[in-house]
Parts: sequence; structure tokens; C-alpha cells
Amino acid sequence: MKNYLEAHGALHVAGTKLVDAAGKPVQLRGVSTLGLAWYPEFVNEAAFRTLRDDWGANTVRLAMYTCEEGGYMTGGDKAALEALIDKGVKLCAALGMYAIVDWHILSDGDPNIHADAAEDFFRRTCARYADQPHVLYEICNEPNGQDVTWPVVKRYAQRIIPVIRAHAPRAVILCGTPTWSQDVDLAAMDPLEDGNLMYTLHFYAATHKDYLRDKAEKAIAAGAPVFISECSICDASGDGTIDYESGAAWRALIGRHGLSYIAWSLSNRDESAALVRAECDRTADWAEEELTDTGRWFRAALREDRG
Ligand code: IDC
Repeated sequence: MKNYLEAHGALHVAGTKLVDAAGKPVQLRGVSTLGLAWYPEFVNEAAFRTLRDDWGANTVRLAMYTCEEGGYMTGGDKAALEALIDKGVKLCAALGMYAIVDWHILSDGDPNIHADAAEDFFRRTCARYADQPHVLYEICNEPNGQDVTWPVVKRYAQRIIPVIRAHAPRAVILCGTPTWSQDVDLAAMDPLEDGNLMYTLHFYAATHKDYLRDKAEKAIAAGAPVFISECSICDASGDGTIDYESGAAWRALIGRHGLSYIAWSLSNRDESAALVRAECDRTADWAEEELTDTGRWFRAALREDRG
């Protein structure tokens, strides 16, 4: 049997949908690492294989913080971080999965602050994976801050997109939106010109409810391709209690539109969003009891969506 990547090949955007090489809609489903600098041990072959075979995931997102502790711009070991990305990208290729390279801005709310470094990073990264159909590029995780409006994010995207396109003319690019990647409706009203680009929407079900689901509906109705490159069912701190009811409403929306979604995060950090329990030090082959409530919820969702 062909693996997922062989079956679908290079992806592109058609209208609001992500489609495969044959033009058939696809749904990328998977998990995101936590900061690569913090939990490098989860980037391993057995882990990705477990996610693929036991969970039904077809995608892994590689989250490289720019400005948190040990971030790319804040004293992190750049070569080590890029080596981890390379390891993850290669594992995905070997396992027939898609990989998302995530320039994970967060406390540096305005992506323009480190746009020079982002340009340099994407120039080299895209040159390395130019001919690899399984790599997607997420250019700014979560723009945020009062002054970081959509035109500000757009200005950054207009700098980075040509850098990516020079090497990867058809790769799918994921672009963050203001207010921690919530304002997809604003992007929809003033879209970027690139034809293979999607706008990211992030949700944490206990915090983000009908208001954000309405924004998603509005953006899609306006013709914008939306990609959920990060989500969880706890609150936006990554901790707190799980809201199953809101989680179910998000699942319904995802199902209605066939949206791609990526669960935060592949780690055993002692917080609700972690997929693996803090007491468990296994980095692959987790038994169901070794997963957190969040981990079990996403595993069930992914298994169901695998069909
Ligand atoms: C959180 C991590 C947490 C870490 C923190 C750093 O879960 O362990 O200490 O970042 O500030 C996001 C961000 C994502 C956050 C996550 C939960 O993209 O980096 O991770 N979150 O707060 N957006 C909304 C929630």
C-alpha cells in the first residue's frame, strides 16, 4: 500500500481547499512538537511512526521558537535547531508524512522585528528542501500586539514569500494572522496575492468558542483558505481544564469544511496541552494510559478522521 505522501504528492491550494496532486481535497492531521529546543527527544523515528500508525496522523509540525528561552533569536543553538528540523523533515519523508517548518514567533509579537533573520532562515531552508513535496512553510506562528494589524503582518509576508518562492515555487505557505492567529476574517478581506498560501487559525477550545468559530466561518465564506496549524482543547495558556463541549463544536466545524488541524503539543510537560503524561518518560510507543486526557482526545479524533 502506498503511504499517505506517495498517495497524495505535492499539495496546492484550490479556492478555500488544500488539494493533492490530483486535485482531490486533503486534510492534514497531526501534532506539533513543543519548542524543539526544549523537547528534542520527541523528534525520533519511533515517535513519528507511533503517531502515524497508532494515532493516524499524516503530518508533524516542527515548532522552532524565535524569542522564548533558547529560541533561534535568543541565544539558541542555531545549528542544533536547524539540525533538528532537518531530522524531522527527513523522518517525515521516510514515513510518508507531511512536515511543517514553523518559525514560531510568540513574545516577539511583530514578525517584522526579525524579518532579516527569517529571510535568511527561509532562504537556506527552502533551498535545502526545494524539491521535496512534503514540506510546508509556516512563516509566523502567532503575530500579536495592539499595533500588529493585518497590514503589518502582510508586509512581513510580502518580504518572506518571494524568498520562499525563489526555491520552492509551489510549496504551500502558511501565514499567521493577528491576535495570535485568530483574525483570519481580516486576512480574508485583504488577501495576499500568492496562490498557494493558507491563513492560520489557532484555537484553544476552553478559551476560544463561538466568537472564533464565527470568524473561521466568515473567512471561509469570503473565500479564504484556512489551516488550523495549532490547537488544543484546554485554555490558551496551554493549561487549565479541558472544555469537551467546545472541543466537539470545533470538531464539527473542522469536519464541515475538511479543515487541516495540528494538535499542540508532543511533549510530556506538566501542562494540560501536553499529549503525553508528565510521569511518562517514554518518547514513542505510548500506551493509552500514558497519554493525557488531551492526548487521548486527539488520538481518538485522528483515528476517527483517518477513516
Ligand atoms: C506554550 C507552551 C508552554 C510554554 C509557552 C511559552 O505550551 O509550555 O511555556 O508556550 O510562552 C500558543 C503558542 C504556543 C503556546 C500555547 C499555549 O503558539 O507557543 O505554548 N499557545 O500557551 N498560542 C496559544 C496558546
